[in-house]
Amino acid sequence: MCKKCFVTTPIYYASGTPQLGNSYSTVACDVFARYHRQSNHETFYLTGMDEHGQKIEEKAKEAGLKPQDFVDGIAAKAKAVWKDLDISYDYFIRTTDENHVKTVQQIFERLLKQDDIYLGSYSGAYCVSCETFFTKTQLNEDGTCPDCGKPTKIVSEEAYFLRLSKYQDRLLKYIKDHPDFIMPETRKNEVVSFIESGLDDLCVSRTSFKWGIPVLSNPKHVVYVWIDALTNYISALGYLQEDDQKFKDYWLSGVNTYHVIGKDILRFHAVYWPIMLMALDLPLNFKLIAHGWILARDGKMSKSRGNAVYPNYLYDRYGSDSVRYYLVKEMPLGNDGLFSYDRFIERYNNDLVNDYGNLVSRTFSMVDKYFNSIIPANYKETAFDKNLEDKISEVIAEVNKAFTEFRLQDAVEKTWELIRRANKYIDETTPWSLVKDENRKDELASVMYHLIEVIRIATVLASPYLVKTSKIVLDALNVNSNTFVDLKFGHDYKNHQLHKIEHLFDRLDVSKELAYFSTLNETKEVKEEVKEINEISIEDFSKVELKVGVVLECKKHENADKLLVSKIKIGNEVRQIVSGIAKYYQPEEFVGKKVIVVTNLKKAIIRGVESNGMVLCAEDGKNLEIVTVKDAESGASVR
Ligand code: ME8
Repeated sequence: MCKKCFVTTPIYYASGTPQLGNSYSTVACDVFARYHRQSNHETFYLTGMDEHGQKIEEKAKEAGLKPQDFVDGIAAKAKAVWKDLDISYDYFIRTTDENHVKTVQQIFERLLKQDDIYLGSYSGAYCVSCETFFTKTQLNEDGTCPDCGKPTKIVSEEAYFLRLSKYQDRLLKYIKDHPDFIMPETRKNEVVSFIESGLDDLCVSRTSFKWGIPVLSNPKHVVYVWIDALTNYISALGYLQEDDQKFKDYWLSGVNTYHVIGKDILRFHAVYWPIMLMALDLPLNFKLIAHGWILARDGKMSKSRGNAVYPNYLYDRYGSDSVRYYLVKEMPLGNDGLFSYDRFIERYNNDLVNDYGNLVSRTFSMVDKYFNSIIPANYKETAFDKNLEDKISEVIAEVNKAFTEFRLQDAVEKTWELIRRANKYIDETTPWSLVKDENRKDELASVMYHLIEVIRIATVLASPYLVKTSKIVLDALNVNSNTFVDLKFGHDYKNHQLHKIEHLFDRLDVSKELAYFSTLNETKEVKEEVKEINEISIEDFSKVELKVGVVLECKKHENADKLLVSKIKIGNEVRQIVSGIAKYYQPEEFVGKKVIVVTNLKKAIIRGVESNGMVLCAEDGKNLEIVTVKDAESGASVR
């Protein structure tokens, strides 16, 4: 039977390009959406961008852009990343879309009219970075933000409030009556105790900045960014708009709705959002799936912590499937997952090259060699076949269950159990000896048939995350279906011809790849940011002051392996400049070079050392070379 599903990922915050950590929600949700589609469920996958708020207003200002131009640039960039990661969303909502803005404004007015929102005044500790007010007890001991650790500031302003307290008991009852409303269980318990500790009314408007959706009846207020953002789940479906068919089809008709979110935004989705829906008299027909964080070695991966890895570092070099694979494989539901470069290489070599890639290439070459690439239809079972067939049925059932319950890691692990079992089956049946015995040709045929079946089935099971690879393999198998419906052992190949398979995954040389990763230092991250500003005019370029300088002294930075600290003479002036080039130049090699310096760059403190300017270098991803001149004098202008 065809079920309908509505799956959503949090709309990405438009403050910069997506990093690997916040790509997780989108990739995981994509895997989930693809699984449902391939199970013949009519699926609508929503993602988008959350574009308002003080932080974005400030970022745009820093970049010298109007907020709308700033977010337009980020939206283009985010869409490009999602495309590269094979994200199959059905709709991309932006909170600056006119329809969304109107829906938010109407909701606000309606809640105001029915007195669920009221005007009051607010004074409290506010974190600009997280766009959140915190109570005294929530703050860290030193008054900093409990989420990002940055300083908070006391903000006092006239503000509107949403009456959370009015709905507190109803929400608690709802959560208790619907045990699978919040997954996993541990997150549900957190929410219950948060609600039981008493809900204060929520401040839902701001007057201290402008970049938000104005309250229609009092436009000096803009709507709190979370009220604005949460509304996307229904504004994208047309709620309170002329064409609200999707809203009827995907919200009112009670289809399976899943909001996939990270644990850091649980409170917003498990408390504020249901209360908004209750106040609007709309059904709460969704399930919340809260996943953990991708951690770097030094904690949660995030841009503000400076430990972000960008997905393109990986997919540009290893393809999108390997990134998708790593993310689902490394994140257990209910826990955090770790990202490190060496672990990434290990997974790539062990799981994709050794286990899966080898199984496919060995099998294709044996079917080619022994049967001219025709999958044998008639065979005689070997002593090992029944056990393998049982394993196939078990794995299909368990993978389906795991996907349905959003245990994506378990879905991967079960599939790999089958793949490894099939590699073992080759060792058990020893096709290379069967081929030597004319009387055992039928058994050899059976081995080939079984291996091809494992490859077909494991490839379908992995296809929600190995999107490109599965297509290559299923095409080469000459099978054009990746459906989960009725997936079982026993496909009728009818003397079916295999196509030539292209090589799937090349073994990675660990030290070479680690060397590549070590070039992805601060310099590359800055480059990423700069990429977001597309074209500049000649006037913009002429603002950059470039001069020739001679390096007088140079030493290693005391607290950072990648940095050199130099004294550079530019005309009559000597400046201290920190550069991320220690991997390529010894301090003594750098001394005496005539380099090009950006001289009107704002001073910066880099790992505790002042840097006054920047030295230009050329970088191609592997090598880095300082740009030098031969004859020009120190202090000469560069144009
Ligand atoms: O939260 N590991 O947007 P966002 C795993 N705009 N997940 C992570 C992560 C990490 N290191 N870092 C972030 C927002 N995430 C809001 C959503 S929805 C109405 C509004 C997850 O770009 C985070 O938990 O900061 C969230 O699910 C998603 O990335 C987007 O985060």
